Amino acid sequence: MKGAIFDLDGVITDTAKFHFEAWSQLAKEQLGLVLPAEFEAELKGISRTDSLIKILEFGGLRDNYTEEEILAMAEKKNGYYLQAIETLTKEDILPGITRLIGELKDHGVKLSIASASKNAPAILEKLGLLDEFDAIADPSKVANGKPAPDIFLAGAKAVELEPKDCVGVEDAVSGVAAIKAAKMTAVAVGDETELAQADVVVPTTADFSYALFEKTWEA
Ligand code: B16
Ligand code: MG
Repeated sequence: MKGAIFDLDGVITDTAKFHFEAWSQLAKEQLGLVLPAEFEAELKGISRTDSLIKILEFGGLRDNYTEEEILAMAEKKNGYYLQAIETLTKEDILPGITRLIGELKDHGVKLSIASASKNAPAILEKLGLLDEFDAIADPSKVANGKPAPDIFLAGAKAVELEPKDCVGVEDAVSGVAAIKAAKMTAVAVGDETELAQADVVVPTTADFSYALFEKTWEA
């Protein structure tokens, strides 16, 4: 294993709740909709515009808005989201992640980010992790979002590695599908049944280690 390509939300920090709160506020104010709790999980790994389209489809409102109006609403949601993540600090790094980063670096493994979030650099900065990563793939430069492999391929390319030499790390079903489509080893955190496509699934980020990544990659 020469590289570890990380998803951000749900792997390094838990921003899903902030995304859900921001979408809920937008849905209530602009669309008169109350989002069911399941949306928090359903929107994981899904791009900003695709998330809004899912919400509009849920409300039967898909055809009521122009592309321009959709972009404006997505921008408004991002404003609410940015306000919410203002308070993030290194205390919000998920358990075991700082240790894992240290272990991987000690073994010379390159670290890259493959997040759907255009806010990834700002979030890493708030967590004090920006300098730990060798590269951050830019989601605005890839053609297809997760489950397509594009962002993970961009993450490997950014550290000049072949996908086969990399482990991808995810918490979302769409993200695990993206890692496997990129022909990388997939390490996932969360529900074993839901994430069955991964090469290994652990219940919490505290279970991640260099040894687990290396063993899974070798298998
Ligand atoms: P933004 P990940 C994803 O992050 C989130 O899980 C998803 O809910 C969000 O819509 C997406 O980023 C885009 O985020 O609006 O900040 O560009 O899991 O791919 O790290
Ligand atoms: Mg995620």
